[in-house]
Amino acid sequence: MEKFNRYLVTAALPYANGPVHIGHLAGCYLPSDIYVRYLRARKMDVKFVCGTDEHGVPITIKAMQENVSPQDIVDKYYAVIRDSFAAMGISFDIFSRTSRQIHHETAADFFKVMYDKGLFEERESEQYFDEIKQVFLADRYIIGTCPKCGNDRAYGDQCERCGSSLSPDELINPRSALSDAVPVKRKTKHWYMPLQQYEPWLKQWILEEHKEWKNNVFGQCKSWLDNGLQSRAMTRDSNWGIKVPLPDAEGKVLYVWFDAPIGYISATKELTDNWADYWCKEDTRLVHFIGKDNIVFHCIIFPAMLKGHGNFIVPDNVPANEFLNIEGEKVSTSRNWAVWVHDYIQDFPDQQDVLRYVLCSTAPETKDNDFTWKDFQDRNNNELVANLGNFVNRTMVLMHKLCGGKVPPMHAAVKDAADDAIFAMLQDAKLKISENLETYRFRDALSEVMNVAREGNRYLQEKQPWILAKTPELQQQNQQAIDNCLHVCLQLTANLAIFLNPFLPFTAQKICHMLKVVDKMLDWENAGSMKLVSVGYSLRPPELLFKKVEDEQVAAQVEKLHAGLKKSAAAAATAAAPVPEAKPAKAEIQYDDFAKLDLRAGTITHAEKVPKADKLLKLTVDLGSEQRTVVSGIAEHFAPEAIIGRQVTLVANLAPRKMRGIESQGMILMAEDNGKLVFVNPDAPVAPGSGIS
Ligand code: B3M
Ligand code: ZN
Repeated sequence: MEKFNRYLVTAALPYANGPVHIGHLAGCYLPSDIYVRYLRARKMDVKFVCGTDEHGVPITIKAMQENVSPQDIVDKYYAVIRDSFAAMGISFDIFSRTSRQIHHETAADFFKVMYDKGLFEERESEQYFDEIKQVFLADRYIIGTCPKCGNDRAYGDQCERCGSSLSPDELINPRSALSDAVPVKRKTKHWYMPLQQYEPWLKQWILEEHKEWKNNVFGQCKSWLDNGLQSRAMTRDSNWGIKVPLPDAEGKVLYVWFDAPIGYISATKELTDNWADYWCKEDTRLVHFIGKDNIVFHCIIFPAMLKGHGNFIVPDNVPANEFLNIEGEKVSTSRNWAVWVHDYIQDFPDQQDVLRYVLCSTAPETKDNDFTWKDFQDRNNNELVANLGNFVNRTMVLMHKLCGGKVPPMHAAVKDAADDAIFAMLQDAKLKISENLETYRFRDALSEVMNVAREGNRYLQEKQPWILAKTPELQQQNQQAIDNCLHVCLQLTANLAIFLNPFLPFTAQKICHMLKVVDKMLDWENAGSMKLVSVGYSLRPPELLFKKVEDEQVAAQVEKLHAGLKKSAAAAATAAAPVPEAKPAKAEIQYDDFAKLDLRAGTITHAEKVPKADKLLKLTVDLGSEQRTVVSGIAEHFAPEAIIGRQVTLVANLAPRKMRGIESQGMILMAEDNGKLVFVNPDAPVAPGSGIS
């Protein structure tokens, strides 16, 4: 850590187009929070910044889906996301928004500086344009038939049914999602960053100087660099975003991936007047925590921007996680296959640390990983309850029972090798946990912490103070040994609080409360000490740190996941239900043509199936003055007995026609709705034979 005097830690800015799910937490918010909490415990100068990403197509698409303005969307989800993180103990120093004035200014200035340095190429290209709405269409706004699977609602960038990534040119029958118009190509001008010019520097910086980056990150960077970089447009045609700060740029905004990472800078500015220390001084360690789909933007494009602009440091590391699947399936927000953080908080109040524990111990650090509710239960019950919680609880209960509720002294005379071994174990654990945390191996770090609890249980089991105190006489004889055992266990518990603090901060606080120690005890420098709780000090009664997760809770959560999936499938089916095709218009007729029809109201008095004709019913229709026999092709839609008494409209002057040997003397009118037939009849009962015109 020597090279660096301060830290700036960022976590990817989530799009404000929906709530956050546990995959987000596992991907970058939890690891970054653990890292930062550790740095704070080490008394490092650290700032932890985040906020919502409020521009770009993801926002405008969501607004279109919900039929509200983009502003409504970002206002709504900013609050939801901020509250979810806060409830989970993600301890940002600031959680800002890219819609704030300070960000608009910072991002526009950043662009302007690069522009004035001549770092952009101006280029014309052809883009799809919607002539009805008079706007250029982002790929997502073009809908058509997928050439791979035939899905007729595939997007211009991707088919969500078969997962193929597409370009708008590949779609069959492309249409605008805004107006249904057939999009046309139009010329438009944009500003491009010639990324190839940064290639030599990027190769040196990443491939030579940062071989320590995680394999998944390093590997992706290498493959991008090996394949060669190209110019990329840094502006878009849109009216939602940060206006391009140039005179001839009407209708142009900064590309969301240009503006969003600058959000880290704006948030730091908003947080502190010393922001430049964190962004411009070489002795600052800048670390970006992200998910794997953001690697190229954080390792290639943003660093190139920083380098091009000048006066900024570049990240020292970009620890990106892979993805977390749920119950064996990829998370899909559109299919609602996700465990939402706000739901979890509601269903498991005060159990934030259980989720933090499970997500950290199964974090997708090197490969995609799976979250299952069964595993959640097992880890809670077998590890948190049975190991960690059990050790702390036994220590507290025994201390109250055998040592009068006070921290017992350590008697040198009966101190033994097992006591010393605990001390040595703590020193060792401290080193290992630090080392793992400093190299972004959070799973390994947490498993070292759990080993400390396991060692505690083993020690207690070996000493068996409850046996030493089986009878009052025995207890009196053994009090010194009992004191030593519980003294060691209490110091160990205090150490556990320090080790746990970055991972399970709520639990660390509970332990501090029971031990009646102040927060300062949690400073990392105190770890390994056997003098954390003072002899003779009386402590609070024990409270359980964790409770069992029951089978019913697991079943309810699994059920909830599936119900969510079904609900969203039903919603999608309604949304995708084909709009009835307008029947081709028939040729125009004159009033006289219409007047030729003799339409009359009639009542069905009899109905029966026509033998050997699946579709036909033979009906008797009462027209008041006469009864008509009508053969109608409605047998597949109505049971004969169900339509007796129904009023219908009859074309009474249609020339008679024989069907299956029966003369049909008219035709009844039906409306067809997507294959379903309904009778056309007067809105209120009328006398049979009444004329209709
Ligand atoms: N909003 C993408 C995402 O949420 C994007 C990250 C921006 S980080 C500067 O996956
Ligand atoms: Zn497809």
